[in-house]
Amino acid sequence: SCESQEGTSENVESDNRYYLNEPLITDNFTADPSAHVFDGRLYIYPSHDVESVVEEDDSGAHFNMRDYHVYSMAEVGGEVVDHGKVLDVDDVPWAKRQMWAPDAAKKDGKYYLYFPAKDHDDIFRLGVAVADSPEGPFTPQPEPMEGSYSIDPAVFEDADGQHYIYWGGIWGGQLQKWRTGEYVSTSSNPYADEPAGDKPAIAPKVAKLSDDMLQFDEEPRDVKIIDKDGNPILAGDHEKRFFEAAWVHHYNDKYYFSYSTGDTHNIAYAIGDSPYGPFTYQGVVLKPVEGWTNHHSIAEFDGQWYIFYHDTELSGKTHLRNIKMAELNHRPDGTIETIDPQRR
Ligand code: FUB
Repeated sequence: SCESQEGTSENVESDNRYYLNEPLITDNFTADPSAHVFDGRLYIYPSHDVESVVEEDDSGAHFNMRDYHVYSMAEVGGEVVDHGKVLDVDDVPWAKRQMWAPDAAKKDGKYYLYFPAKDHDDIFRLGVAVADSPEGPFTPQPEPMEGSYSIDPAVFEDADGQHYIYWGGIWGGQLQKWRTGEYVSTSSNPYADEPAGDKPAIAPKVAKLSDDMLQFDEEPRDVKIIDKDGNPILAGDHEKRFFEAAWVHHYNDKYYFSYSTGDTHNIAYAIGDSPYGPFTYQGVVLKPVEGWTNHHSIAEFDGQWYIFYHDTELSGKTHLRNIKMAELNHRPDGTIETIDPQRR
């Protein structure tokens, strides 16, 4: 047959291009990869999944992680270096358990690790730890960020050098319990405090970071995600509403807000003209992976954009994940080509 015909070879090429599809790390379980290029090298700040005696429940108690490792590589496909344990829950005075999805940022030669953990009252807060190198080790601040709550911090540096922090996650991530501005839990059912289906979905949060990178520099704002008619995505629209795993990247003068839709397992994205949004819903970046959670980051390295994500190929268990990366492409109109991680 005519394997070399134009159409066929295009398909083959795009398969190779899109799906690197190999676990990047095989001697630790890793998840929620936040990737950044610092000083010309690609660094990944993931969660470190561990087997735990805690039973699975709807609030994610089985995601019982205790520390973070940092990984890096000089080039895509090259050796992935494990820089070892860079922060342990026992070294964070305010944190009790569940070191969930982290992110990192660089400013003025210092490196900052942002992470969620449950405090001694089992309320999720956001912490910061500081290092002189992107490899860590990171020294935690003694208190969580003032006024912080919920999970999945993601830090974006705008072209003018200003950093913004995005965060939030519903259900186990507790964002729905903060709708009054205070922590209010009406039920042990993790989804009990969500709005009715015909009301706007709970919004993720954004705030400028202070000059020293350690605090919010303003009252947190809602990140508005709207449809093409300008109406908010509704709480009942589980295919599109924000669940967790916020990430922002900048491409061709537009800001891209991407996130997990949780119980429908997509990474969706929305586009805006400002780091604050509003962001208009566009579609799906990454279809469901193996395992319940879907959590990603997007970064450009050596002129190519990549998505970093995880699945459960190595363990077959939802809470023991392995990170992967694949090429990501923006179309000429700015939309993103959907990636199907289960297509082989
Ligand atoms: O890894 C623990 C939690 O699971 C993350 O914080 C969520 O985004 C989900 O991936």
